Amino acid sequence: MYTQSLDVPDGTTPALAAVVAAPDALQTRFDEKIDADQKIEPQDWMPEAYRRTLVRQISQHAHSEIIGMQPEGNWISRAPSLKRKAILLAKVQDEGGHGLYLYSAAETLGTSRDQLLDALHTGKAKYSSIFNYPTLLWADVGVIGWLVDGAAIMNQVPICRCSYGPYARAMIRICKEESFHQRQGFESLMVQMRGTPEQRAMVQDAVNRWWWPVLAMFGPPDAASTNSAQGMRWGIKRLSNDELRQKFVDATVPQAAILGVTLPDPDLKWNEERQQHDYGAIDWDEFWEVVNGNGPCNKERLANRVKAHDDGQWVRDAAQAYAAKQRARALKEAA
Ligand code: BYC
Repeated sequence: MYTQSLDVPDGTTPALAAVVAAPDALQTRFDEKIDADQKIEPQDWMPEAYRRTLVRQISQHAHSEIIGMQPEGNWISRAPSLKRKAILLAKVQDEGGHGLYLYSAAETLGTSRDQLLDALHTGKAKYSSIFNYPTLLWADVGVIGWLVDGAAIMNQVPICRCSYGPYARAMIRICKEESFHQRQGFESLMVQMRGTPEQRAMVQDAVNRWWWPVLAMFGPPDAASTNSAQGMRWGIKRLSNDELRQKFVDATVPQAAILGVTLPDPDLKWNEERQQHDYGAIDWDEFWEVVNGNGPCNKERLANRVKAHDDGQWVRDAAQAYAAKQRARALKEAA
């Protein structure tokens, strides 16, 4: 566990000396930084609850990226052309990379990679509900790009302004890549919609199955969101779950019209007064079932992850043996 020494080293500035003399001043200084929209960095003092919340959110996000490689990875060997296979390979690799940046960001808060992975592999940590649904058709891959990555961008662009520096910086690159992911999904669906009636029916079927789980991705309604108020106070979350969901619906309806698909919600309509779309009720019982491990693919996703980790043990052993050898050589040369 990370602790911050209160000893006053030589050369301490008067401002820091004042803080050390009065530990409450640490909290005050932290609050002032948050209020002034300044970044908190790993070496800065922070309340334990802020640290825990960040480790929870960043590691959940990392786990989502890593588990999220599976539904699409399932289609790499069956992509319909070399071009689609190359795009899909790149996208799935990007997701692996996002997971790694995010684990690194979480590690700056004093939690080790082993602890983070252990929490995932033992089912203690959450990851996004959306990745517990199956990818039945090739069109599902396009719909994941268009809708799942579209929702991810909506959620993640505001996190580029998160108060915790390493998370905010990781999100800038991640969002650029997510934007490419969303575009490739939309373009793939456009091509399919210009194809045969069977292809159009396949896209519509995929949209029908993914639409509601995607809306649930943003998390429970604001009134039931346990972490939102504090997350927003700390500048970790910038917009609430419902605000993001609404923005996503408003952005997606015109895209669906361009594609020529119907969104499967009879209550979806423009509300002139609100200048936003109304939409139907989300099945929150289904959402909680999925979050609590009982979705269509939860067990399969976790079992695959644990197997991949165990199968990769020899790579970690080899990397450590190589690093030890390099260290020993450097010591010998320095002697
Ligand atoms: N799935 O108080 P709330 C991606 C949990 S990956 C599962 O509103 P918070 C991508 C929540 O954790 C997308 N659990 O929570 C990758 C909390 O439980 P705990 C992942 C969910 O943290 C590959 C409880 O419900 N993106 O982009 O304020 C391919 C109450 O919720 C979900 C991120 O992780 C869910 N959908 O807000 C394509 C972004 N929703 O932890 C795309 C960063 C809620 O108290 N994360 N829960 O036990 C966030 O922005 C926030 O953590 C959330 C939840 C909006 C997800």
